[in-house]
Order: sequence, then structure tokens, then C-alpha cells
Amino acid sequence: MSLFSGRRARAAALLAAAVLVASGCAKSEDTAASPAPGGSEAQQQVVKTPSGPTGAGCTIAQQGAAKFDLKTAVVGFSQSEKEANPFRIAETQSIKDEAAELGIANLKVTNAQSQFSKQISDVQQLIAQGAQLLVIAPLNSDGWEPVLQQAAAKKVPIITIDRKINAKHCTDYLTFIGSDFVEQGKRAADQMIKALDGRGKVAILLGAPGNNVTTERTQGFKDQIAAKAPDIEITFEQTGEFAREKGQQVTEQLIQSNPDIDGIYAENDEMALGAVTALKGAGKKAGDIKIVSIDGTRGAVQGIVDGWIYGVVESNPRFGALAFETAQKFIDGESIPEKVIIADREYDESNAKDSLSQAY
Ligand code: GZL
Repeated sequence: MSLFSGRRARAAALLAAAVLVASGCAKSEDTAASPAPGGSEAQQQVVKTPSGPTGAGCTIAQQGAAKFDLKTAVVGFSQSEKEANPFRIAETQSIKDEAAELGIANLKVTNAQSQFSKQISDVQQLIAQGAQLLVIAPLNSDGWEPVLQQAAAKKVPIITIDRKINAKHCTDYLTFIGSDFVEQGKRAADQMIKALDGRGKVAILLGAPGNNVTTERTQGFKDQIAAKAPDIEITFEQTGEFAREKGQQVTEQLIQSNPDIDGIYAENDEMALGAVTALKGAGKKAGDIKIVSIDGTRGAVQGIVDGWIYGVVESNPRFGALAFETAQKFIDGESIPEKVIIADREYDESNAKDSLSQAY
């Protein structure tokens, strides 16, 4: 039984194409459809040709789970960070909207308020409440063992979105759906190289520690700078914990200790916007220091229009459609790849003004 409307059927077809490519049954071609300009289609996540091996598939038979009906099942969604960040607001809203569209009547949403111990207890509670499917946006990549054992004992499939967990595919979790964060770091570096014309001193506002997003965005950026821009020097790095206030504080320290800084790479938009506030407070003018960021929030894309931010690489948080399409394919007996990588757009002065409707 298909739960999908026409729009979702198209997205489901994209996912199916990705699965075929992953299993080698189809030639490798980009499955990212270019979204129609404007409107909600332009905001939808699209699956890209898996970058690198996506591993063997996983089926409901392999997991020994019983079939269930998404419309009547208890479905648990565990959000990690407090919803001060537009990324989190858009992510949770996407799960809720898709559940409503598909008639999933029993969605339970928890929010760990950026405390990992609370996220573990949130998920344990969802399992105790009879969840038959778990969608988790993990705060950290490690420390999930207690939950994984409980879920496996009850044969509850876990779909991880947004960040990866260090665990066994199919045994512990069904799949990871999210961006290629190393690629995001490389694309941010390309923007920074262009902004500085290949030379200058750069600071990194690191994301929160303990998750693959920070590690991979940092690695991608540093690798690309080392490979493409020998005259760019990274002279400062400190965590802003993906938070606006902390990003502002760290930038205030930065411009005191490193007054000759030319560029700031912020590993998310909240920290970038905090940095803009710090620069304004220090009497800087828009564009004095080139800021490159990742996420694609409306505030940051507006910052490009206003000249304070040079460029933004998108990290699309709208996981609802792909998460539930993946769950339905699993229930229908399809083989689900270890990872489903989404395509992310990019913003700079050439498209920011016209693309504001695609930001979140
Ligand atoms: C990325 C996500 C990151 C966002 C930040 O998938 O985990 O966490 O880029 C958020 O805004 O804090």
C-alpha cells in the first residue's frame, strides 16, 4: 500500500534509484533532480548519487522485525538540540509535517535540549511506550549502546538522520540519511579561497565536539585548503558549540587576539551570525572579514544579501519525506543501504536574494 502522493512518489523514485545504484543494479548517475525554482519542491531534500560505497543493504527479514503499518504504529522521533537553531526547528517540523501528510497518527516527539543523557532516556522512554520505529537525530556519535541493545531486543528499527552514530549497520541501526559533511567542508573552503583570492589568515569556529559533523566539516575544510591554497593559513580554531552566543563570544576574543584575521569559517550559520554581531560590535564594516558558513538558514542567506557573509553551503534539515519513505520501503521488504546521502545547494552573492525562499 503506497502512502505517497505524486510529489512523494517522485522522491520515492529518487530513493529507489539511489538504492539501485548502491546495489550496483543501475549505472551510477546523479539522482539529484534539480528542484523547481521557489515553492516547497525547491526545499525538498533530494538524494544524490551515493558518494563512495554505501555498503550492503538491510531488509526487514534480516532484522527479524514484524511488518507494521506506519499509519497506526507508534513512531518515535528523538530531536537532539533545543529548538533555538532554525536547523532544528525546520528538522522537527519536517518530521511532523510528513507524518501528518502520510496519516501517521501516533508520532511521539522528544527533545533532549542538547543534553546527551536526556536523549538516551528520551529514546528509552519511546521504546517503553511501544515505539515500532525510531527516527533519531543523534547529538553525539558515541554512547548509544544501552539504547541499541533495548531496540534490538524488541526488533525496533532505528533510522538515524542528520548525524551518524558509531554502531553496526542492520544490527544496530537501519540506515543513516544525511549530508556528505566532508564535501560540505571542501565546498566551504572553495568559497573561502575565492573570497580571499587564495591568500590570508583564517579562523575556524568549530562545531560542538563529539559528533561526526564537526569532525568531517573540519577535515574537509583543512584538506581542501592544504590541497588548493598554500597561501591561506589557519591561525585560530575554537569551538563555538554550534551556538550563536558562543560564536559571538569566541569571535570577540578572536579579533582581540588575531586583529589581522582575514576570514572566518563557521561550521554552522548560528555561529556565523554570532560572529557578525561581534564584528558589528567591534566597528567592522560588512565584508571587512570574509565569513563562510554551513546550513542555509534564512538569517545567514540574508547575511549574504547584506554583505556580512560571503557564502553558505546548505545542510538541508527537511528529513521527513526521505525518513518515512525509507521506513515504508523497509516495511515493504526492500533492501535499505547503509547510508542515503542528500544533495546540498550553495549560496553566494550571485543567487542569495533570489533563493531566500529556499532557505529555512
Ligand atoms: C547537521 C547538523 C548540525 C547543523 C547545525 O546535520 O547536525 O547541527 O549544521 C546543528 O546547525 O547544530
